[in-house]
Amino acid sequence: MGFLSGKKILIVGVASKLSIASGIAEACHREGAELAFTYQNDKLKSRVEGFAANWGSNITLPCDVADDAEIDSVFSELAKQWDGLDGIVHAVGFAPGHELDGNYVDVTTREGFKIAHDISSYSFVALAKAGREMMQGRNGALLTLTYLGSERTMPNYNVMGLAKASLEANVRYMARSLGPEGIRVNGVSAGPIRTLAASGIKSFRRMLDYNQNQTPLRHNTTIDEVGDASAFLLSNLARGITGEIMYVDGGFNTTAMGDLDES
Ligand code: NAD
Ligand code: 0WE
Repeated sequence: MGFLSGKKILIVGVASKLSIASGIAEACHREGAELAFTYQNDKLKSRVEGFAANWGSNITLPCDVADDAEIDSVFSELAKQWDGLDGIVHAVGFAPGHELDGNYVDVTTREGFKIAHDISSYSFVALAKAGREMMQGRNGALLTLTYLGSERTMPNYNVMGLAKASLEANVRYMARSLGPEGIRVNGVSAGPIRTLAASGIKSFRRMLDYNQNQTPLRHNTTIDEVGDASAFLLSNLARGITGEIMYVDGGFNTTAMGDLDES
């Protein structure tokens, strides 16, 4: 029996088999959870339906997290199929592409800032608001995905760094707000992984090579590693943990200098 058996978990953020959300779905399925999925738009609908079927799920619902009505309807539809909800995975982040290429002060705009914070941070508390009622009395958990660019500067990560800093503060305030109801809220800070969200990024290959050589474990983070840690945080094994950001990055964040022979 897996450590998530009997748990019902909603996963937001599957776009491809490489998605971090797919690694989390795989681990949660393996540990016995029942899963439901959302997809961002019609272009992704049939793909996400296919993935869901592989994880034994026939619940797939549309959800652009910029749209409050779509968020509300996710939970009203889910409530028709499930009598409650034990977990929500938020694996969504977005800033307009031109904000992630070039000198931060030059390329950052009011509109790009607003979009990055709306899609990447506000959407997490928006899902919590809408899902709260279904999660009552079950000791459930919310989980989001963040990146070290929230606390250290990186070339080109730019306004996404600010949005992730906001998201991490969101984790702490949501944990405080929902803790009295038994709902835990945590984040996983993953090392860089080649996903769709990384595919348009200039020099991502070189960043992965650098990261591998400068990381204590000497390999790049995989979606399986993130999936396993995430499944743990969603489970009762993590019942004492809330408001926490857990690093799944091979130890990269703990170093002040990597290996001089490998740079
Ligand atoms: P991905 O492209 O596979 O997933 C991003 C998801 O966000 C997609 O499913 C996309 O549909 C969804 N999305 C974007 N805008 C949306 C909207 N308006 N409404 C609904 N969904 C929307 O990439 P990923 O790397 O798996 O990203 C998942 C999360 O992991 C993001 O929060 C990302 O910042 C974070 N993260 C990624 C890395 C990395 O290196 N890939 C590292 C650390 C954290
Ligand atoms: O959070 C992310 C990716 C976030 C992301 C990526 C895109 C590309 C396509 C957000 N919005 C967009 N918008 C697009 O139009 N990561 C942690 C991966 C990532 O992205 C970077 C990185 C890393 C690592 C961007 C610049 C530098 C490093």
